[in-house]
Amino acid sequence: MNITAIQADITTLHVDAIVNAANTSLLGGGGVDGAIHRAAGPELLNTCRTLGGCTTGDAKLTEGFKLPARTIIHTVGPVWHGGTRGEAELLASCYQRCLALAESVSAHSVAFPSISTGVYRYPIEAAARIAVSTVSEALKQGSTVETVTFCCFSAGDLAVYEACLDQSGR
Ligand code: AR6
Repeated sequence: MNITAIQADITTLHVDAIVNAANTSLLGGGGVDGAIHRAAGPELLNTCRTLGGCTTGDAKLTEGFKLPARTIIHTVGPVWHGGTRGEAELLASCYQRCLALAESVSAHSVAFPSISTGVYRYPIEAAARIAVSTVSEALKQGSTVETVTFCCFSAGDLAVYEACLDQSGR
């Protein structure tokens, strides 16, 4: 089991599956969602239209289209409302559901963006702790997924993830 953090544009990564931080419509948006739709090409939106949306905390699969990644796992993180509306459980559920779907297509390598910490305003330190602990626990149970990359967009986010990974004793 190999869990690391890097600073990169997730659309450039050569992994089996990348995760998209989408919204419940699955019909695109800004942030990482917009970047993934632009890089994957218009066929992605055509496919997403057939999926019937996705509830918060859940995830759905598509192929990667023009991306180097074979598969895209679209998940919907919680909007931050101060932490009293089940945000932590919903965010953990995103990571769990994404890893379960990655396993369902026998993915070995998965890259996650920092779900919910952009437009959805989830505080980065709390979100990174949940990301690292949930993924570590899931991989300990045994999975086809051997390599998880936390793909941070900024140097500041990368420093937060690095600190969480160090604390988790990777
Ligand atoms: N590669 C990696 N990370 C990225 C990239 C990229 N190319 N672009 C942005 N990020 P956000 P959310 C980072 O807002 O908070 C969309 O409109 C970004 O810096 O993309 O879950 C959806 O349609 C931040 O650290 O997702 C939803 O409506 C992280 O990705 C809503 O935003 C997540 O920020 C979802 O909000």
